[in-house]
Amino acid sequence: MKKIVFATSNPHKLEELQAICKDRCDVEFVLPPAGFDPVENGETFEENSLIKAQEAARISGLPALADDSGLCVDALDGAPGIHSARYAPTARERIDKLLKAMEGVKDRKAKFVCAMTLVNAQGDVLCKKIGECHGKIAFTQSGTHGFGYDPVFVVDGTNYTMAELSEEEKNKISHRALALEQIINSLNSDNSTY
Ligand code: ITT
Repeated sequence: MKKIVFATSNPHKLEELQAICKDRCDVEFVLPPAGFDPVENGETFEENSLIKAQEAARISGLPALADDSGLCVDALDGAPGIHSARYAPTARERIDKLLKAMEGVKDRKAKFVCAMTLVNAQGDVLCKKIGECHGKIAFTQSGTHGFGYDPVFVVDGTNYTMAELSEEEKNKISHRALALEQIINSLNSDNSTY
């Protein structure tokens, strides 16, 4: 079985990755060794994803997969975007800040974006993919599943927030699932150079 480091410190991402990959690819995902602390100073999701993957490969000596993701809100010029994790100190405060910024705003269009990058043990890029999930910012929060901004993100084509969907439903339509789907296809392809 292939062993790949999943370059994250976010346990929710790992949980979703494992659920999405279950029975789909012959890979054991392991967490990065202690000391994994990449400097995410890129200007795009793609750049930060590459930084995390290369740092994980460097300190582990193994191939690595990274997920850089976030919420982009049209009316806020794409914010919080790549700063989603640092928009405010706690998850609750991040949601409060977002709802406050959206008070009185009619255009509530938003999207979740996930940039995944797979590198080999030397840090060379093997595959990079983007997944997007479109929706709208709710006026209040609802739902208890998922994490982060899920309780205020109403998924297009439904009347539900991401946090009201079951894990199984989220993992079919999320930005993370859509990016990972393509990575899995690449890992499973005959000519995978990994
Ligand atoms: P790592 O960098 O260690 O992977 P992180 O949480 O800091 O963990 P990011 O820099 O990629 O990761 O920031 C992602 C943030 O975007 C995350 O903390 C959430 O606030 C938000 N986010 C990403 N995916 C999400 C999802 O599926 N549901 C809700 N919020 C999400």
